[in-house]
Amino acid sequence: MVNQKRIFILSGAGLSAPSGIKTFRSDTGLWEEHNVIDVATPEGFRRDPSLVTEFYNARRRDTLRAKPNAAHKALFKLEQSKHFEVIHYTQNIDNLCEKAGCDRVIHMHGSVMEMRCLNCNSVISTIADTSMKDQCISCKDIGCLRPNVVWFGEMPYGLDMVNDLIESCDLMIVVGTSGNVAPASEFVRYANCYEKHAVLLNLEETQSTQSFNEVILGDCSKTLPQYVDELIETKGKVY
Ligand code: BV8
Repeated sequence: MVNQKRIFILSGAGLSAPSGIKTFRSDTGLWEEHNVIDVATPEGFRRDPSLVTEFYNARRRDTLRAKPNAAHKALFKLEQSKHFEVIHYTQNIDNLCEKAGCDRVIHMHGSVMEMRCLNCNSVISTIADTSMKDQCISCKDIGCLRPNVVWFGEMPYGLDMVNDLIESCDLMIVVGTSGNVAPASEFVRYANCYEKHAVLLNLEETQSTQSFNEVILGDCSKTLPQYVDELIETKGKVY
């Protein structure tokens, strides 16, 4: 549609925290309970595939139980607004945005609701626990399924479009991420280069707070709905 303002959104674990999904780097975060090297690297999977498979089974069970919070619903409302064209890159592997109705979501770190076959590369949706005894429904090989999740040292999905999407956007919204993980943490630098208005909605300051034109601190299940309502009411004239 003509005159729609384009919004590029990046989200992280803080978006799903109000739904009870654990974040990574808080004092009760996932990386406090597990060694990242053991559960979020290809080497860790090769060393102990059953440990990694169970780590993601537990997170899939949490995801299945979780409900979208007001922040996810605000992102759906923004997607539905005729004033905006939204593209949302999430670092999250849960499906709470989709449960809220969103369909403009790129899971750059993959999805806990999918497995990928190491033999034929087929991607298979799953809601059940998986094991190394499972058979690939495509190539029928057994013991070759891994979580379709991007581990450290692996190439995230969708990167080829990011530069153009940020160059052509009118506004960047970053919500619920500590900005610790590249290349997602670099997206705000693209916005700076292209002189795009970048707003961070996060519970606390992060290491890249200085890169943002606007910082709104607080629980995103409260701050994001307010921000989205203001955007829609002003047809995007808040910046
Ligand atoms: C790649 C697996 C290249 C999926 C994840 C040295 C320096 C710099 C970079 C590197 C380096 N050495 C290696 C690298 C690259 C590395 C990296 O960045 N490492 C970091 C840790 C130093 N990156 C990679 O390896 C990436 N790949 O670079 O590939 C390449 C090139 C060619 C060929 C091949 C490869 C891959 C990155 C993806 C790794 N996978 N996880 C999973 O299990 O989930 S990363 C993991 O961190 C999650 O995906 C997570 O999404 C991501 C980012 O964390 P956050 O989402 O920000 O979560 P965090 O807990 O940190 O923060 C939550 C925030 O929310 C907090 O600020 C909190 O205050 C806030 N919050 C909490 N509650 C709320 C809230 N905010 C608002 N409201 C609330 N209610």
